[in-house]
Amino acid sequence: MNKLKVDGMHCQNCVKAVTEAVSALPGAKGVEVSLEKGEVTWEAMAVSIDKVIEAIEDIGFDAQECKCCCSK
Ligand SMILES: [Cu+2]
Repeated sequence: MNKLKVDGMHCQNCVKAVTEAVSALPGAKGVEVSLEKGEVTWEAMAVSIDKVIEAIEDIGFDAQECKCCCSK
C-alpha cells in the first residue's frame, strides 16, 4: 500500500512541504499529495513506510497508515 493519511494539512504550502519531504526520501517516485483527501501516495519508495511516516512527522504533520477500506 503506497498511501498514507496525513493530518494537519490546510493549504497549498502544507501540500508543498509534505510533497518535498516525501520526495526527498531514497527512491521516491511519483509522489502525490492530496489536500482534499488528506493523503499522500507514491509509485515507488526504497525505504519502509515507517520512514515515510517519520519524514512527514518530522516536518510537523501527523501521518498514519489508512486502515479502512483502502488498505488493500
Ligand atoms: Cu498550510
